[in-house]
Amino acid sequence: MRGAVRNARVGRDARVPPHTVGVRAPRPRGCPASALLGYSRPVHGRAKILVVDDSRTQLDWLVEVLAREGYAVEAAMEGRDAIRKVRTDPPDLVLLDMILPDMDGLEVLRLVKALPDDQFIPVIILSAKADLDSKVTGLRIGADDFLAKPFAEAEILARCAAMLRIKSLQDQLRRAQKELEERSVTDGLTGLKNRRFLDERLAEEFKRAQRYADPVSLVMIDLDHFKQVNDRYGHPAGDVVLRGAANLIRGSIRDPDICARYGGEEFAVILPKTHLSGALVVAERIWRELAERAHVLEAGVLGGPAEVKVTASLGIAFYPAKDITSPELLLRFADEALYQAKKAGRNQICLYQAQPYTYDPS
Ligand code: GH3
Ligand code: MG
Ligand code: MG
Repeated sequence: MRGAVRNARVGRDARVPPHTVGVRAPRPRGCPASALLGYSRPVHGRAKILVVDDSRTQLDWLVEVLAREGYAVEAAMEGRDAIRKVRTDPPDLVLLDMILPDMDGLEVLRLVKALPDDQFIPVIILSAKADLDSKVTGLRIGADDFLAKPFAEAEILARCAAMLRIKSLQDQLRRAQKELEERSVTDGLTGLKNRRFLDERLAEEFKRAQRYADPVSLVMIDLDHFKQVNDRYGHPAGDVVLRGAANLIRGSIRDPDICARYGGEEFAVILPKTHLSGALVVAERIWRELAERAHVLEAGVLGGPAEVKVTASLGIAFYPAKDITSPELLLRFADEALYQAKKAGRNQICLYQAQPYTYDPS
């Protein structure tokens, strides 16, 4: 249960405010301070504030003021407890006293700000009015604001609201940035990763394989006579088939394997830590799935209703192998093997070797 105080180490005798989940105590003077300040709370529920203070009286008072305002409040009286709480369930804001029994407040601040997670957790330091040093140092090492004792309720609420507003904007920005990053490496039609992502991962996997003397294999897949599908059923139907083929390929590989749409009707699969024998198994599974499964064109789709089958030609190259000394060469030789498979009549798997040979799994 998330009460006004959760896991608070304020002692059994502490006077915990009676405000509970989702219940907002009415403000005696009408509307809440947040409304006056124009602060809107995160849509995903109440903002959570962690208050860290070793003075029980002060802690209780802060918790009560914030809980009454409608925040979900957590409390800690020690630095270690605060760090643990920030790590396990990050709050939206931390109010941090500089003087704690077990650790220096600045050290706690440093640790909170150094958390590897990329989320922004604002920290307001609580300091005595005269303690200029810790205020300045705190701000220098990453505190976002400070509050000087003695506190005025209205000021605390105003500063918290302002900080949460910044946090909310920052979170929105980070989400948008993540989404953009994800979009830049995703193929819009099939939802697979795109060529850019594949090139980057291939470089990484190749480097790893070289460093740890691990194998890595690459399978290139090109749908056979795909132009005819477009010509016969229309481009939208071709898109349906491409999506279907992508799903079949995705469903034929394991989690550590990486598949991408390399271009038009061409796909690639990186198989980390996989020898030739393993690569052949995967390639054969993909080849079989593609050859056997029909793609259904619904009646509404141009060219439908119909069931379309497409076969594929596959090329495999693997590392370590003679002549393959870079990810570019691994790609080039897998492509060359694919070309051989096409040349030999399509619907087959070709394996790169210094002397290519054709593997017929049928
Ligand atoms: P091959 O067996 O030699 O590979 O023959 P192919 O017809 O598959 O190869 P070709 O390179 O001649 O044609 C590829 C076709 O793939 C032509 C192009 O219109 C189609 N294509 C590429 N991208 C898309 C796409 O996003 N959607 C659709 N519907 N078709 C696409
Ligand atoms: Mg093709
Ligand atoms: Mg092609």
